[in-house]
Amino acid sequence: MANVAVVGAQWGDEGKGKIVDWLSERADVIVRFQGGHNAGHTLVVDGVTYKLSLLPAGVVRPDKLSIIGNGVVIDPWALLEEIDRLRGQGVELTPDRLKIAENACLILPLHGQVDRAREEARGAEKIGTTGRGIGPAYEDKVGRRAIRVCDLMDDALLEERVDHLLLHHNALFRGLGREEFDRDELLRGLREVAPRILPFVDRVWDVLDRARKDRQRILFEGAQGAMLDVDHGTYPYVTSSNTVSGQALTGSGFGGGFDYTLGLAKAYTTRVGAGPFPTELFDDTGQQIGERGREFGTVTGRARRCGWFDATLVRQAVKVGGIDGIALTKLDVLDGLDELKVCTGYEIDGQTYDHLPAAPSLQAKAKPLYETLEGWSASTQGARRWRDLPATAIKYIRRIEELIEAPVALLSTSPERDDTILVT
Ligand code: 2SA
Ligand code: MG
Repeated sequence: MANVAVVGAQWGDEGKGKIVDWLSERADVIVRFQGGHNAGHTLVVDGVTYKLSLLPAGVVRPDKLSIIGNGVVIDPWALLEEIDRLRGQGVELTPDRLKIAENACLILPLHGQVDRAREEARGAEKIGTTGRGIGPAYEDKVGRRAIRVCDLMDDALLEERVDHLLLHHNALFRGLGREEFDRDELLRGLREVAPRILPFVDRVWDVLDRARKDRQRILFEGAQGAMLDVDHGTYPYVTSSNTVSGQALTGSGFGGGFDYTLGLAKAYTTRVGAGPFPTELFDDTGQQIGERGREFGTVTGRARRCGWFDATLVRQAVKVGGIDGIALTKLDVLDGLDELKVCTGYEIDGQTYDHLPAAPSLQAKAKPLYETLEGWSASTQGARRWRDLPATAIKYIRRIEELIEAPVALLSTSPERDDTILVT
């Protein structure tokens, strides 16, 4: 397979780290195309654990080219910290192995402050953001006042851009009776990081075009999941980028398209932060799934909300994202449960829905319609062959495939890279 996009089909945290690592071994170029350091995953390669947030998974493999596309919002301080940390672990990160798009927008310290201040102001209505400034940075991007990576190349222009940006933010903060942002401090900070960032900067669209002509295999690494997509997710409880596969092209400038979209889904559902979650469990089963699945966020350490597999939502993600196949993860977390429920639709105000409607008022009232399936008592943890799975586990997977209208192409049965079943 030449070019593959990997995207989340739920609310993020579907276990992309392991699958992306597995696939990146089979790719030449790995590209991030949206999000920022609100993403996070852990890779274990040859017994060494690497924590990645902004850098593509390929960085830990010496012969790969890693690309941060224009669709990513880059906090240069967080990026340099991550680069330094990985270098400390012996990872070689040189400008010929890591390329950053010159037209990517920056996350500045003020974006984090605005993000957190807004969340505080929303109180009980808060989104539950990661507080990393993702939303405010994307707002500045579409507001045409962001500082971009290429602005770091020209000091006079940088000053102009900063003034233009602060015109907006300081007016707002003044209005709220808050202290204004310090122009000189911001400029000083940017001038400090510029010489360390600039060596990595390139025309990513051109690098990717050449890679395509050289028949290199390109892996597009998504972050978060379809239900957090700013257009297609549970708005306003979403992140501020497009997380579906269509974004892989606009977020990198790659004109070639891809051959396969792999969607990631857990064998159950989780969500961090606020917002509708029809199949959420508030009982012992939910707690048990959370504990067994170690459902705590890698970025903020928050406990994730847990619930049954929602086939209705994943089917929607399959359609919107052109998902060709699903990598189903964490099946083993369901080992030992007597019965399992799968959501096949919703009841809202006495009406049946085969999809989650866009209106938040309807989403909030969505009652899941369940189908109950038999569980399995044997362990599936670490299973490496289809025939090692209990018959009822296979039935569960087959039923999921029918309901989501996509095949399960990969099955992951533990965090270990080799505990992955390629379903043929
Ligand atoms: P933000 O900070 O503006 O993006 O927050 C808005 C909402 O998006 C949620 N959010 C996430 N939810 C789950 N996982 C996230 N990142 C993953 C991770 C990365 C992944 O931490 O492992 O799976 O690729 C993530 N990032 C943002 C957040 O909780 C808010 O609900
Ligand atoms: Mg994650």
